[in-house]
Amino acid sequence: MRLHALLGIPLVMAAGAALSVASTTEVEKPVRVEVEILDYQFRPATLKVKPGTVVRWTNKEKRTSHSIRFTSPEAPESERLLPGDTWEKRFDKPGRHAYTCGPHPEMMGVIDVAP
Ligand SMILES: [Cu+2]
Repeated sequence: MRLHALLGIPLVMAAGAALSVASTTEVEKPVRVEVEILDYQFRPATLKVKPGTVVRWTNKEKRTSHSIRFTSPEAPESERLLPGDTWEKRFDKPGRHAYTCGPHPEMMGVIDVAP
């Protein structure tokens, strides 16, 4: 009896581990998509993503700082990104989200959110 009980423990633990692995794979993690900022350009300039995607901008310049400024009033401008800095924004609403860079309005990008 005692041996049986002892043997039962690892089995339960193994079952629990298998369950937790299965549940982690089922949880919908936000997809992250990268946009690089280099040579005064957003790369890629146009990005198509599904709702719920997190977009991360990384400033890859050597000395120039940039920002991400959306043209829609409900999305404010990011803080200024120094070289190496990153900034993230999650997109839940489908639509075309156009943006520029605060100090360099000639830089243009679009996040196209569609299911
Ligand atoms: Cu800029």
